[in-house]
Amino acid sequence: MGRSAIVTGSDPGIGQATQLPVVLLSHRGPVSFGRDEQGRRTASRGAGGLVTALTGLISDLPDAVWVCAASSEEDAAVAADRDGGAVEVALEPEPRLLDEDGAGDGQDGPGVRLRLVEVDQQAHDDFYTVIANPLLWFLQHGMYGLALAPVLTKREHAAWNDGYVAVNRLFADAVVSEVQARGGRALVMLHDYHFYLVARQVREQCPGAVLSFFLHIPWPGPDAWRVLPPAWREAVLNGLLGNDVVAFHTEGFARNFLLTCQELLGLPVDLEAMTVRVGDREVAARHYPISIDVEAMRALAASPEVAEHAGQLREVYGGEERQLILRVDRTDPSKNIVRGFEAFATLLEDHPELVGRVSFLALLQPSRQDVPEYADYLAEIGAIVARVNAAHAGEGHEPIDLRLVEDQALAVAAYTVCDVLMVNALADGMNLVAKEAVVVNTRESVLALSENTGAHQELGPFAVTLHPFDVQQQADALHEALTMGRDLRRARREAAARVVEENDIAKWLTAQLTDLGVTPGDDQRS
Ligand code: ADQ
Repeated sequence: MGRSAIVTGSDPGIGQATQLPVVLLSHRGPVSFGRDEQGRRTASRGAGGLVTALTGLISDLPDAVWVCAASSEEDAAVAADRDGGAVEVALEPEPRLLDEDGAGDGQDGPGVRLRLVEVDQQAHDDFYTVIANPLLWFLQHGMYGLALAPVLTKREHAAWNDGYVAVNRLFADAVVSEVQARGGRALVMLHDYHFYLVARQVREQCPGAVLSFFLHIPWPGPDAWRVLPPAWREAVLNGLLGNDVVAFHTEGFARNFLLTCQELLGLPVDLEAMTVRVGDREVAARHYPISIDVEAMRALAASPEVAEHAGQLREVYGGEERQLILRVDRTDPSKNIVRGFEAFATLLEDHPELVGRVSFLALLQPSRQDVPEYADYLAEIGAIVARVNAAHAGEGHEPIDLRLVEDQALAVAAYTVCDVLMVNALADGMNLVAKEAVVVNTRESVLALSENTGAHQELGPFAVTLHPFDVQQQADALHEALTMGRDLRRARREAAARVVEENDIAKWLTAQLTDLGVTPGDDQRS
């Protein structure tokens, strides 16, 4: 069943008494194109939770378009073939271009209109590898010590102006042209820290649009933002205040946003109503905890590919006397992987009886290696694993099994067989790994979860809480998790799974659309 996009209401704010088309913006899109060895055009599905969630939304909405970056040469070629205009793609059963050879063959699922925006390489590097990751990511995850970093030089100023500001303008132009092609009235859904400046421009050029923004990462309190020069932080805030709704994973992030507007822009805020007044407009700060597609995750867990991986993992780590700690992450410093291994080493030192009985499987996807801090961090991970394994190796046994892979089937298989899932992030907007694991585990595993994740709001009562900076506390908490009685483990895992089942990805989407006045209903396209 699909969704109709009926937006109701009366003023140019949230909700107009009409049906509005949807214009969606995110940096990564649902499909990327390439060429195979024979030179034929190929299409592959975009990865990641954000893309999966938004794919579900857009293929259900009539007259919707997804604006995203052309991330390969072939993406740029596809866009150029249409003079920068939108292309029609099918996502099911396999992604492919629909308008390349005329209409689809009748086998395709619903089409998605995609507008691939080509960005000059230098501008994109400045936008992405100088400003968005690392500067904004580090600032918003509290990763700067401030004594030595960040250092904003001529290079960063140029990257801000010619990269972040220019790229935001380019994407805003694309969004504006899509809104104008729909008569100037549309529901515009903007995503993430790459695009703080877009809404303001779109509002100026398309006053009839309804604008919403969703942030996938934390929003820290006002003082953290003072790391940015006043002109930059004011541009970020004024850009966001071009929206009707600015949304976050947690109420705390939403409150921090309002406090930042109050403190840094001097605007009046209402912490009861969760609004900020900008001239004659109210901007709402809302929170919608993102989640997973529980059915899809369980179907994957039941697949032969996952079963085969699970069998292999059981052969290595199974047995009554053996226990397995698992982590599944990008090699992002915000995930706190190095301290996690230090905590594991402390656990083995404090409890030598566990050596040879407890293993730590780390499935780590190398991430953002074009950012120097990330390359250094991956090297740190390798070094600490070598140290811990050298200190605690037994005959035919290494305590840490580090696998640098991106393999969803293996990750899900590992979720099903582990005894403890470790998530000790310094800061995390939500953390989907925790939600994925609790719905598919079969060994009554314990969730060891950082108090600084958005997921801790929902799953904290059923987890062993980790303090991300306290290695000794993490070691003690891992011990508590490994020695917890079976009944308590089962009760907690089942309760956590129920929370995720009741608050799945569909609820995340529906709550936003309902608040925006977009009512889910029967598919009107048929
Ligand atoms: P991420 O920082 O990427 O997301 P997370 O929410 O944990 O973090 O999602 C990671 C996804 O990648 C999960 O679906 C996980 O299964 C997968 N993954 C990670 N490592 C993998 C590996 N080695 N192999 C296979 N799959 C792997 C950002 C924010 C989060 C927020 C999400 C969604 O930082 O806080 O929860 O967006 O809003």
